[in-house]
Amino acid sequence: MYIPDLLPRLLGGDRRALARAISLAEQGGPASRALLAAVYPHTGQAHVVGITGPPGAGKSTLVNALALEWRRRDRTVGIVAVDPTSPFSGGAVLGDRIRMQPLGGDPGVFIRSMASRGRLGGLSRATADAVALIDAAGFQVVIIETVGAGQGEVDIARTAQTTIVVEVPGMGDDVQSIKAGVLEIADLFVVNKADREGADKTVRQLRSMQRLGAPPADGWEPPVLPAVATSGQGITEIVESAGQHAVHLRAGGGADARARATAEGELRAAVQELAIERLRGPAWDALVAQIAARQNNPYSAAEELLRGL
Ligand SMILES: Nc1nc2c(ncn2[C@@H]2O[C@H](COP(=O)(O)OP(=O)(O)OP(=O)(O)O)[C@@H](O)[C@H]2O)c(=O)[nH]1
Ligand SMILES: [Mg+2]
Repeated sequence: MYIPDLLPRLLGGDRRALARAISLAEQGGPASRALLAAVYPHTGQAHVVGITGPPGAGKSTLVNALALEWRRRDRTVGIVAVDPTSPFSGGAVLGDRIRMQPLGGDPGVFIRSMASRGRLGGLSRATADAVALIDAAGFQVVIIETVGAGQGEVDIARTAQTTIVVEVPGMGDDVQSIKAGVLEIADLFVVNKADREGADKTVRQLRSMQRLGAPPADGWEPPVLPAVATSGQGITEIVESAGQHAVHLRAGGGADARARATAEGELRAAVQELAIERLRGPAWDALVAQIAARQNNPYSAAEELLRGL
């Protein structure tokens, strides 16, 4: 599909065009950039919700349940699963497991798993592009699932408007086991697997950690919500709370601050990608060899390359 054909179909919500566009974006390069540039004015409509948390916390189960709840409210939903082991491709399997109707087959749901390897700029860049394309295709809520394992979740939080951090009971007595960075990015905490012992305690611990921290600068106190993703318990509360957060962002000008942070991240990534693409070549290779042999250093080499731009 040639880009001029792809664009109107994508904007019209054609799922095949959307899938194709995301693949194109994953490859990067000039064609990908032309597409994303054309699509950009049509983005910014969706409510982008990030879900992060430790492996096995029930993120995928939760995403499935949340998507079903948003569908019940007549919202169309796009899902980007950044974890390649996510069981989304087989909607039926997941549906059986949680005894709910599967998402697969619903035209109001679009699901995409992101490959972990790929283009320059990495997974967070590719994820942001996929979110933009799904947004432009008219999906009203876009959910990003990512395993909380370092820098990735912080990058994703920059793409998301509302970040949900999932924890599970049994964090132990050591409140330090919750990573500090994760606390800062959360707009909502979900204590999933609340059917397990210790859920109340985990909820209390999270709330007391919040009280220890500085009061939220933007006036939004992240709620701590218990849930059982497998049974659907607590799901309506999460959907409502996420909706309230979106309203809060819009009302308080918080959306502007976030939009700026997201825009800056996007610009940085684009500058990096373009600069490296232009600078690669024989001179680049020669400098790489010099640095490897300790005859040069990355800083002087970078200065030299940029002077040549
Ligand atoms: N008891 C209980 N089990 C749950 C709950 N939610 C999810 N599970 C189970 O926990 C396991 C992991 O669920 P997933 O949804 O795959 O978790 P995940 O966080 O997406 O896992 P990764 O993507 O591999 O990090 C599955 O066996 C689920 O059925 C819950 O609320 N209670
Ligand atoms: Mg998962």
